[in-house]
Amino acid sequence: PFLASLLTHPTFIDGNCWTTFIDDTPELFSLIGSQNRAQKLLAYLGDLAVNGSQIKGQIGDSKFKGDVLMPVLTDPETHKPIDVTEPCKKGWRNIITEQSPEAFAKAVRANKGCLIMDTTWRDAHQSLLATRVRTVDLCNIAKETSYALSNAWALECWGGATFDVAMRFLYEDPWDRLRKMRKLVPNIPFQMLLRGANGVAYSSLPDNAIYHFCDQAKKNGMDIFRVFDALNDVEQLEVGVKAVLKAGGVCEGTVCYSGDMLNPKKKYNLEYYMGVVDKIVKMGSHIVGVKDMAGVLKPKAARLLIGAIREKYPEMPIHVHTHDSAGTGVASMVACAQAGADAVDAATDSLSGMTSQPSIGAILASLEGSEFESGLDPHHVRALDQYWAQVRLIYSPFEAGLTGPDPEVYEHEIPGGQLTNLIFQAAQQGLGSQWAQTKKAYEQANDLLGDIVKVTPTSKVVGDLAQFMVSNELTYQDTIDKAEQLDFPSSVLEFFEGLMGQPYGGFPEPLRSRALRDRRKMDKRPGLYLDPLNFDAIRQKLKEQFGGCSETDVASYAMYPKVFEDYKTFTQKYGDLSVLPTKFFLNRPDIGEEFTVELEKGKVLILKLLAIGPLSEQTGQREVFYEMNGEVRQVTVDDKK
Ligand code: 3PY
Ligand code: ZN
Repeated sequence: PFLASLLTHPTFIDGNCWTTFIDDTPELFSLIGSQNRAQKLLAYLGDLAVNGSQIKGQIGDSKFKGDVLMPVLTDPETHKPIDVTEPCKKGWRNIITEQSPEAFAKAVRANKGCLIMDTTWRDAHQSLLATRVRTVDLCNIAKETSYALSNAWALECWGGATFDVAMRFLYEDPWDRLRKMRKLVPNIPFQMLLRGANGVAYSSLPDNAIYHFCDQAKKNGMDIFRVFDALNDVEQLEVGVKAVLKAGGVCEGTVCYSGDMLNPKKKYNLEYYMGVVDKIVKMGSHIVGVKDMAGVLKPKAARLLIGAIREKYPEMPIHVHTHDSAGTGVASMVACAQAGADAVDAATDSLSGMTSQPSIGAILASLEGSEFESGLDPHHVRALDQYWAQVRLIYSPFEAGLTGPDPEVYEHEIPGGQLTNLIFQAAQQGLGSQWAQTKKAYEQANDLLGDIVKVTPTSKVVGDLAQFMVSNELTYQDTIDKAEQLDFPSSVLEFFEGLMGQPYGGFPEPLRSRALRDRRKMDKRPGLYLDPLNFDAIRQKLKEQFGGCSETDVASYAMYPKVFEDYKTFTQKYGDLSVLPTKFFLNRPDIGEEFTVELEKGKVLILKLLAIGPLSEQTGQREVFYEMNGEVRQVTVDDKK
């Protein structure tokens, strides 16, 4: 085809073919580029046709049939459809970009109602669909969202597990996602979740990795950074806070809520939480975040805690996060609004409830007519939800099969995302009764570790220890008595070493010393022991390995070296699959089913699976035939079954 294009090119036909012709005619190379990309895409589609989806965690095919119907937003005054050709320009982000993070904080304090952060693009799918929602499905609804949620506090759309999962399981560049979303939603602040000194990884990194990461995140479009530490270790938290402030971001220093503040027998009480908040305010955070990752903040405690922060810090915006695991999320968020929170988190209705955030529609209805109305139009919010109700069905292979609220969360305190994950794992292993045991073991493991604050990465430590106890049939006492002989999971050893920071009240003894044996014990924050990253060396290495690298590649590598390398190797083979509609990323098309892929603006492929050939006994391969823009194309695929 290259030769054909060359021979039929008007300049070539005219005979005006001079030596700079090739340089002056870059479209020929763009043609080769897109043919290359098309060939790589066919390699993926061929593999999918022969071997089925290889996406980790996928069970079966999507339940969704047909095409996704796009919602139409109507203007509440004129009742005419809103033109969404261009994104909306009006929103809270303008204050951040035109003025400053401080001006944003001031403006939200001056705002009378309680604002909503929509978590659909991050935590909702992290908590319900194994974080598998892809860039294309976010971007497809982005312009409508820019209008429907123009009065929202923010869209939570990045960070947490999305960074890792994008590369590891979806073969996407998380930075590319951020840039694409930003272009389509210029008006609503973007919020991300940063795990303090762990960045978006699972244990501490050198400080300069966190600074570099925040700087890149800000430059690529992030606005508000919710910074937490999984142990509420303020020294660990401060690394993230300082990095965000240096990058010029809006900093939401966050205290993680665990246990039950109202129960005098529990470890973490109001005084403890206020102590952490005091330090967050002193660090210079613009906002105080309260993060109830398991959904255990009951309405009465919510009122007390938020009321106390509001009274002590009248100028500080307060933003509350929860999960609806026990079914009390709406009641708790309404209590927070009444007690003085400036913003609360909610998810689109069809991706809300249970381990996700409470329903946005339910919160809006609960605040309706009160002084705490959020400024969002419920009709617009429902219109967006029509889209998400369909998209959830596309991701049905990642459903954990949750059936209702789990008030036992008040006992086991498993964070929302992890709860779904553990149920999913138990279901995959067919361990019906073991699930009940795992929940109990989780409670015991938490006690063994000293009743720690549980959220990524410490929740993983508790979960790993719980599964270890179940599979080795260890009781609470056995675990302590036999600790010197036991081969504990690596996350547990890392926690005991101090690689995740210092737990409030110290490490449990004698378990820690027995488990660690002769491994190191850090009694200060890990960043003080870790050598800074050599960014020049990373740039050099990636250039040599992959023929070039961007600064965001460097940041990805700094967070997840192996995951990044695997992702790059995969995309060198199959190209950028983020352009492929999710239905055809996860499921093989029917024979004769036509679909389109926009490789880049204006370069559309029309594809149709024609046939899958017989298995060759000699090679163990099959030929797959696709029609691509009217031409028959063939790919040879290893049959892995
Ligand atoms: C994460 O760290 O990914 C979380 O969502 C914690 O709640
Ligand atoms: Zn959460």
